[in-house]
Amino acid sequence: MVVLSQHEHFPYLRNCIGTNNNLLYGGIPLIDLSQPDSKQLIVKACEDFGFFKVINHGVPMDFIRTLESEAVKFFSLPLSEKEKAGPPNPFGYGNKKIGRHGDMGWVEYLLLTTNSEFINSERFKSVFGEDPQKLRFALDDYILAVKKMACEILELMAEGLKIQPRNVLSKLLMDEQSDSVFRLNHYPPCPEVEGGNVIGFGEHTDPQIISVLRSNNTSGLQISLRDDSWISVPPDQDSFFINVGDSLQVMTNSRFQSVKHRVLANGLQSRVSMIYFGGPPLCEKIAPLPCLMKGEESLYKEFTWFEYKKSAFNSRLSDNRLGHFEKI
Ligand code: GA4
Repeated sequence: MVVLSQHEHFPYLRNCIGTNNNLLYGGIPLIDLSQPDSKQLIVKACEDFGFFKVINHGVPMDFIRTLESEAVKFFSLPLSEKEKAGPPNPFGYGNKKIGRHGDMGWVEYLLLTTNSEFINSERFKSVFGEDPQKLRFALDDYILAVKKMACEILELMAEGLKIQPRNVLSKLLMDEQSDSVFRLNHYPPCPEVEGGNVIGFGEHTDPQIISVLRSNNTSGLQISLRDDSWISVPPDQDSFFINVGDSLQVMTNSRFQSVKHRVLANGLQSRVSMIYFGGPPLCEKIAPLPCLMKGEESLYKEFTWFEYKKSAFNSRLSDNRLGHFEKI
């Protein structure tokens, strides 16, 4: 495993290495959304890594800080209080158990739908105690801004791929029925880290189209490269990290590949991350975009997001979920 050091003082100057026009930040592609060449660089990053870091993203820092402080407040409550918001089936508070088939991690979390119906529901109110207003407003502001940025990235991606219309991907997230999920993770400092790596969140790919992650300044996230080695992603609380999900892999007929990633527990510091998982409506067919095919055969059988999601949620974290849907 390659562990990349994090430079404190001039991170951009020290970490930027140019290859094929692609800036790398600690080995990770860096995309400046304000630059005109970002569309080509996004495509390249999705082909080579399925992962990149985004700066000049336009999400107000105020929304990020408010949501982080509300999340920290929630995770600081006594366990008995937090458990009132669980179990996460499918939404709510979870502790160490991930999914339905025995995966465990050094993590506690809140899993939420992104539609305001849930956030405004009686269940949410009962779960989040006397004054759920602040967390609710913080979630609403943050999710709306991050979804807007995710759609902008998907539109730049479509332009970079030279496919039309430019909203061919973003419209799936904009759809009222979009099946997107939001996750707040807290990785407490882990006393057992001394003896070796402790898994905070085991290796997996995300089933959706695109995931947008932001964390505080605590390390832990690692991504797997095409040669199966792992690299540590230097944390940056002011930027976002984008993952290609399984559905986007299928829609590009494997030109892009979903990125395998995991989180290792930290011995000293708490890690707090917030992730928006942009998914399509349940009834949407997930298949390679015809305009990308140029005579190629689809590598996948046809399926809907509902079918994929059902199968994915019945899998273990590290399973190759797309395997069942590949043509032989
Ligand atoms: C990974 C991406 C998202 O966090 C998530 C996860 C979901 C869960 O935590 O319940 C899953 C995992 C994720 C993929 C395989 C199944 C389902 C845990 C698990 C073992 C919310 C999602 O959509 O898929």
